[in-house]
Amino acid sequence: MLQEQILSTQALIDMEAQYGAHNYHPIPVVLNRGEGVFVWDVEGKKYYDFLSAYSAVNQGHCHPRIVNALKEQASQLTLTSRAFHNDILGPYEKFITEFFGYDKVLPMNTGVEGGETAVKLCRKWAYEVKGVPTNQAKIVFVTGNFWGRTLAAISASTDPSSTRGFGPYMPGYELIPYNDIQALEEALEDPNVAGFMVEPIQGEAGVVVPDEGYLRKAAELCRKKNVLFIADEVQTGIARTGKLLACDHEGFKPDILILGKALSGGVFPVSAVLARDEIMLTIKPGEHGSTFGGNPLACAVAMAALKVVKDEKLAENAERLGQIFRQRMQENLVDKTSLVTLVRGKGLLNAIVIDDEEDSKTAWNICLKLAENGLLAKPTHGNIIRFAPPLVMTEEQLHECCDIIEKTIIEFIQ
Ligand code: IF1
Repeated sequence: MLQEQILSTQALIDMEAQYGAHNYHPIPVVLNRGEGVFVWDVEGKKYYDFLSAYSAVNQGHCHPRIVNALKEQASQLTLTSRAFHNDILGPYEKFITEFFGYDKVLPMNTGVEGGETAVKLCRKWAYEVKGVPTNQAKIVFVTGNFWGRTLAAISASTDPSSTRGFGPYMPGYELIPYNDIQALEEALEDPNVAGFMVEPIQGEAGVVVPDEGYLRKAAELCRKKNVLFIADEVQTGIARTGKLLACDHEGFKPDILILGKALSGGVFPVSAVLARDEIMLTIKPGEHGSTFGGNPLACAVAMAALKVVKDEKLAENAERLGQIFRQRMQENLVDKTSLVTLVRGKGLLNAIVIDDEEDSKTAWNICLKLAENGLLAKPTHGNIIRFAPPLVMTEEQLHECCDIIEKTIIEFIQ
């Protein structure tokens, strides 16, 4: 057999450019192995992964329990479609609804399919339960939101790079400022409003954390006005912010919960929408679904991924290490340099803001230097660098990563 040619970083990057759509601009590293908090590139260089595939590998890369669940199921039954039952969907649905405390789950694959499902459920509930006139249901979103790349998702977006050139857009959407209770109160005066969909912390917008109490007050307003609170926890959920769900920091339960990403530990696309019967049962047989939604592989992987979160106390670890991380960034960068103006976040979903105009290259160049120094991160929105390592990180590893970040940024200033 031909010796498999080991292609270099540049050769592989060129191949992607030649044969792949140009819908991304990655940091120029080519990875070929992941384990826990580490990834390796094709040149054999080892990195700390401080992006965690946008919070999809909270359990660490290739977690053995999750990979074994995948392997075992893959050798037995991978997909039946929902035309037939199988022996793992029911047990998974029981497991996940008890894990999060909801009556039912509607299993999907990607986060955006979860968002689409939530919007459809909300509209159906509006017409069949709330009594909104047909096709008059409205859903309130907040500026700076990101919930995916489908037309329904970008129709809610206020980011031109998500929306430009893809119109016309989905009707029935209202936009209000994030973190503004007054604006929500006014929007909910409209009796046709059926839902309020919001990220508890805005990931893509740059890890924007709302004021203490904002989410709880919003949930109370929704309850008062018979409007569904829809929490997009695709990025903030599964222990990322130091609690199982980011909404848990404010002690309320969303009416509709959207999960994705780390629901599978980054091993397989798995998303889920959870709700009480009154909402979930408005969708009847044949009215929604997907070929792979709830497939046996996804069920096996998601159960393993959630068990890891509980057994390894990942939320507690994220809470503890997040405090240490933000303290080090504050003391050694924000307080000591003019380049880093602030650090913000919850648990191990954090970001630093580089004091530069939005379209500067500074944050990007810092990330290139971080890669050289063995830590992978990527800017979001120009001058903000998101830092989100796997939640299995040890305190010692976190300090080593802070050393790398501080050293890199201080070198950058000199
Ligand atoms: C890309 C961003 C992060 C999400 C929230 C739903 C979805 C996402 C809060 C949809 C997805 C991903 C998409 C990915 C990069 C990444 C991302 F930069 F795009 F915005 F994380 F911040 N809700 N976020 O963050 O889930 O359909 O992708 O499974 O599009 O480049 P998905």
